[in-house]
Amino acid sequence: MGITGSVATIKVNELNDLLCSWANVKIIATKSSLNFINKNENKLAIITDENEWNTWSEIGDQVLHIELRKWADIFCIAPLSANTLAKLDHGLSDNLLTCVARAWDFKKPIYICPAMNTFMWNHPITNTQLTQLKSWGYEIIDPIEKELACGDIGLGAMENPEVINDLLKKHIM
Ligand code: PCO
Repeated sequence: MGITGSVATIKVNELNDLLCSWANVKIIATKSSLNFINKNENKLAIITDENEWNTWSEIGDQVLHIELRKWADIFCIAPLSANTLAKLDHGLSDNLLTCVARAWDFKKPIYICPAMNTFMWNHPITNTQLTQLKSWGYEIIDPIEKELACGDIGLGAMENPEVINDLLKKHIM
């Protein structure tokens, strides 16, 4: 799993619990995503950029983003923020999560669950970026209409964890 700086990261414990019933789950967290997580009160196997740098000191040491991309049978970024969506579209690899995505082997499934404000979702660039990602093999789980963090009601909320879990399980099992 990957988590990013979308407020829907507050759902990570719920999604993790569902996934852990059938999968071995590791969570790659971007720096911004950590704002939505209580670090002292969770049972998540969180991996951050620091782990990448702490585990490498010289040639011959393992490279964490490559180990992770080999280890995972499936990668799901839930939620995917507007910012990380733009990074994926441009091939940026400035953190552990985007490095794993950049090194992904599309013979294995890679899912994204975009979550953002309705106006960000409706901005024409969203469709352009998602179309590009789809053409490479990304599977997109569209956001749903709901009350958003800002009080607006509209499209942009992350799909329900049960639905995401079911789709991933079906793909793998
Ligand atoms: C921020 N963006 C959002 C989009 C993501 N929101 C959601 C839901 C939550 C509550 O059910 C926050 C999980 O609305 O996925 O709110 C600016 S408005």
